[in-house]
Amino acid sequence: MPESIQRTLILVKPDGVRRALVGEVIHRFEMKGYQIRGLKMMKLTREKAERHYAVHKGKAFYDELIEFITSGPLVAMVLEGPGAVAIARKVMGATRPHDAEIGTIRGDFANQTRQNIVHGSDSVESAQYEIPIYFEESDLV
Ligand SMILES: Nc1nc2c(ncn2[C@@H]2O[C@H](COP(=O)(O)OP(=O)(O)OP(=O)(O)O)[C@@H](O)[C@H]2O)c(=O)[nH]1
Ligand SMILES: [Mg+2]
Repeated sequence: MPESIQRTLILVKPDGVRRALVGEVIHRFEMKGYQIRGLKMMKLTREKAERHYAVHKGKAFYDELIEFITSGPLVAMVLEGPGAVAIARKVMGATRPHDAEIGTIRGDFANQTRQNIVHGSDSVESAQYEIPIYFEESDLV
């Protein structure tokens, strides 16, 4: 059965921008066959960061996460294509550096859990929640 066409939100987090990995990250998703429907560089407001990471509120790493994600410009994009949500997560690699396989973005470029270069929506529902935090419908092509 063919994979369904999905949209997912990908971020190159502030550490990825600082380390000049924007092109590398975009390249990997393009090589995997995904189309970019929206793309922008922005500095996330605290309000938007708290909205995005609301599910993690109360966890030990929450304050640090909000601090980090608002610490500098990030690049947000909406990717579209077959199985985009789960397959983009495979391209990214696991959250923890010990678990991220070499050949994935995190496996190749990250050695700590917090500064892990990239974000990707973890479900179709998360993508539908997250995309409007970053993009107006009219920003998407
Ligand atoms: N310092 C610290 N940061 C964490 C920890 N767990 C998660 N984070 C950070 O919080 C982010 C969100 O956590 P999760 O949603 O569980 O992980 P994820 O889905 O792989 O990452 P995202 O794509 O950014 O949502 C991670 O990407 C890390 O940046 C932790 O135990 N310690
Ligand atoms: Mg997550």
